[in-house]
Amino acid sequence: MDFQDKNVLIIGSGRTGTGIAKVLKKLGANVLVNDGGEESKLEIYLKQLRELGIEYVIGHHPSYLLDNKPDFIIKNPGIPLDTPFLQECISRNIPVFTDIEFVNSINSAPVIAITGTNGKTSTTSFVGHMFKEAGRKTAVGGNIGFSLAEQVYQKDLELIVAEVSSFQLECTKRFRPKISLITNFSPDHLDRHKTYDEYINQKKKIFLNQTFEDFAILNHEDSVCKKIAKECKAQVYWFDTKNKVEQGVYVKEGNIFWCKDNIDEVICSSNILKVPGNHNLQNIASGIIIGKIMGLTNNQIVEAVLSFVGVEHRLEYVDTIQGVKYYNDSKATNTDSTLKALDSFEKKVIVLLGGYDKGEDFAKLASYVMTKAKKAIVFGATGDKIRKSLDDAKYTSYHQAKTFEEAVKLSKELSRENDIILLSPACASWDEFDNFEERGKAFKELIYK
Ligand code: UMA
Repeated sequence: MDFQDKNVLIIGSGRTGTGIAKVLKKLGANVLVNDGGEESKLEIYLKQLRELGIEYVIGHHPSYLLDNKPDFIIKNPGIPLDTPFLQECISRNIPVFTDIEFVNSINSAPVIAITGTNGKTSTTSFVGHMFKEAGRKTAVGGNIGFSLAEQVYQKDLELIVAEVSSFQLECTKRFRPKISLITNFSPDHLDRHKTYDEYINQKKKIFLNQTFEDFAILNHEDSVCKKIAKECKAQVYWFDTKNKVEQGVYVKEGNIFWCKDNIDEVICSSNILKVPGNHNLQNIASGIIIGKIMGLTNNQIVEAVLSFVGVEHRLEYVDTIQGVKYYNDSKATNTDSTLKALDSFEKKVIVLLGGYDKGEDFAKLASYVMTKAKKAIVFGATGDKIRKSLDDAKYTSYHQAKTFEEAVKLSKELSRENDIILLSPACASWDEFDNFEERGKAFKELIYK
C-alpha cells in the first residue's frame, strides 16, 4: 500500500500506536493520534509525536474525529474491539486494523510470525538471535515489546521476525507471513475474547491467508494445533520433544533431529541448551525448523543454540543472595506459563503468585503448587482468589501479602539458604504496574532491599 496522503487515525498511543504513527508520517500519510488516557502519563509518547509534527487528541475519543472519514484506523492492540468508539468506526464503515496488517507495506522482507499462548517471546528471541548470529540483517519486533513498524522501517532488511498476539491478529485481513509458527494453546485473555474458541479463532489468523508457497510450523504435542492443522494451506512442519514427526524437528534419546523427505539428521544434543525446562526445548526445536527452512547450516544453528541464554523476565536467573537463588519470570501472566516455570526446577521453590484478574481459574495451578512449591506467597488483586484455590486443594504452606512489594519482602523473610525464590505470578501485572516488564524490574530491585 502507498501511504502518501492517506488519512490515518491511530487509536491508542503506547509503543505500538506511536511507532506506527511515526513511520506512516515519514511515509507521507496524514496521521492523527487519539488516546483516551491521561496526558501526563503519555508524555513519553506525545513528545515523540510532537517532534515529527504529528497531531494528537488526548483524554477521550470524540466522535468528531470520524467526521472527515479517515481512510482507515489503526488501533492499539491493547484496546478491545468492543470499545464504543471502535464500534462507531465500524458502523460508519471505516476499516479498523492493527499495526501488523501493514508490515509488508512498510518493508517487503519475508515475515516470520510467531504466536501461541506461551513461549512466543522466547521463541521469537531465539529465532532473531539465530539469524543475527548467522549474519542476516534481521528486525525483531511486535508483542515482544518493540513497535514492529519502527523495527522494520530500515533499509536492506533480509528478514522480519515478529511476535504477534491474539490482540494484534484480531484486526487483520490480509496479514500473510512467509512462515507462521504457533507454540501452543491454553486458555488466556478470556476477559477479552470471551471464549476459548474465539481466542483460538483469532490466533489461527496467523496462517489463514498463507498459501502452499508458505510454511506453517505447529506443535505436535498440542491437541489444538493438531486439530487446526487441517485448515492450513501452507506446508506444515511439526515439532515434538517426545515423539518422531514426519516433517520437522523432534527429540529422541537426548538428540534433536531434523526430518524431511524421510531423511533424519541429528542437529545437536538437547543438553547443550542454556535455557531450562522442556518448554524451552520446544521453543528451540520450533526455532530450528525456521533456521532449516531459511537455509541456515547446521553449524550456524548449533552456534545459536549454544549462545542463546534466554530472555529478560522469562525464567531469568537474577542473582544468589545469602544462598538464595532468585528467578524473575514476570512474563508468566497466565497459569499455564507458571505451571511450566514450576516444572523447570528439580527442587521445590518459593513461588510468588498474584496480580490483575484476567478471569482465569486457579484450581490446576493450586494442584501444581501442592507438589512443586515449598511455599507460596499470594498477593494483589487475585490474592484472595488464588488463596481460595489453595485452600480447596488443601495446601497450607501459603502466605498472603497485600501488595507486590510486601510479597517480595515476605518471600525473603521466609527463605533459607539454598532456597529458590521464583516470581512467576500467573497473572497480568495491571493491578499495580503498567506492564510485566515494570513488575520484573521492580522484583530485581526489591530483592536487594
Ligand atoms: N487506550 C485508549 N482507549 C482505550 C483503552 C486504551 O486510548 O479505550 C490507550 C491507553 O491509554 C494506552 C494505549 O491505548 O495509551 C494502550 O497502551 P499499551 O501499553 O497497552 O500498548 P503498547 O505500549 O502499544 O503495548 C502493546 C502491547 N500491549 C498489549 O497488547 C496489551 C505489548 O504487549 C507489546 O509489547 C507492545 O505493544 C509493543 O508492540 C504486552 C502484552 O501484555 C507485552 N501483550 C499481551 C500478551 O502478551 O499476552 C497480548
